[in-house]
Amino acid sequence: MFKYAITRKPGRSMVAGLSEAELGLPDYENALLQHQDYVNALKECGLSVTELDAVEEYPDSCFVEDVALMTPHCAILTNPGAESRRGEVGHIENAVRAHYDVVERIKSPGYVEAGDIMMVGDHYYIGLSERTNQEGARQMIAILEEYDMSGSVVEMSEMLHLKTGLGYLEDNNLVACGEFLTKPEFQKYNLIEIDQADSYSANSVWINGTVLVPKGFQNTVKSIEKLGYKVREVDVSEYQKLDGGLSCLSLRF
Ligand code: CIR
Repeated sequence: MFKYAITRKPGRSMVAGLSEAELGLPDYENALLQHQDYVNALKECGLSVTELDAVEEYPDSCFVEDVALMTPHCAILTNPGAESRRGEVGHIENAVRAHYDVVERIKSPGYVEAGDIMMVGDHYYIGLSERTNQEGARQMIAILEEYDMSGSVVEMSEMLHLKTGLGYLEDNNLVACGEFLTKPEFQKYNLIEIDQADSYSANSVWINGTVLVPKGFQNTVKSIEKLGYKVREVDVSEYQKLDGGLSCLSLRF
């Protein structure tokens, strides 16, 4: 079960965020409304949410998931592979330290963005993406092992982050699309296949028995409801324009 979440409001600078989506620029006022509904959804799932102020200097800083990994035993500040995002780590540190006595850190030349990390119990899958490199994954696994957890790397080539195409819903249920459907390491899970056309909804998030699903993907909603979960749809279309999904907008722990 999760108790807490940390989020950060987007700044007006979000229009300058990194994006390959070609969906146009986000509308800031609508992004703020969507963000508030996202925070409400986290609260509905029972989380106590720390809502951080916008940091205009960093256009992608609302995507807090990428800058820290929160485990039950320690927090790990990452070192984003995207140079324009590295400074976001300093801005999240105090909020992380407010919850953790033990805070570790990934150091250059190791790079990790935690959108590339999927937690399954005490094991952490780490995608080797354009943002997370071998050395970053090596450091991350060494830290996890120090605290009696484990990690393994996942080769990937199609998506921005590992969790762009994967969402673990607990109870052995794994939502997946694209290249992840055929990865040997995921065959032991009950794979819920997401069509390419609905791939954005593979980034669905389990929180205390409820699954947050991005709005507009009825097939995904049905498949997840069939497994017995309660579904809460959240409209994050303004963030999709910046390649950001549901999970990216919070740290949950
Ligand atoms: C970026 O490209 O870094 C941001 N525009 C989107 C980050 C999305 N984060 C995530 O998937 N964990």
